[in-house]
Amino acid sequence: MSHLTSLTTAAALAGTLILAACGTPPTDLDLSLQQTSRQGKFMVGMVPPANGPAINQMHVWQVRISTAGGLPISNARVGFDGGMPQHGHGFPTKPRVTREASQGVYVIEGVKFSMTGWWDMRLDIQSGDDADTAIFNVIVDNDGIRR
Ligand SMILES: [Cu+2]
Repeated sequence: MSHLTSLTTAAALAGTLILAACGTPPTDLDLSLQQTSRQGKFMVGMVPPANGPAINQMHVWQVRISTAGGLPISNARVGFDGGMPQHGHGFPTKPRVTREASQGVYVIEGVKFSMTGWWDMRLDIQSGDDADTAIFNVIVDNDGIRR
């Protein structure tokens, strides 16, 4: 083994160890971006940016909210939270729903992933007397989210 090769091997090993220490996402994660909220009150669909997003770059998502029967819901109040479940930290920014772009379509601004790996995105939705939660799992790779 040449000197260079052994250096490369050592670097690769170190990289593997660092990745392992950060935690490998569970293999059975539901990565679906469309789901029924926990108690079945709403249908919720997340729309990621068309490209990427790149790590450490601020970007925008949209979320589509409708009744269980598929009718778009306007004027919902939508709270956002999330982070990396395996690391115990949240987003480096404070993403939030800023406006309703069109009927039942809400804009989430200020999203930024600071690391690769498993992130969750939690939406607390209130519409009239109905309140429910939807949690999405996202795996972020160096070239964007896994689709
Ligand atoms: Cu992390």
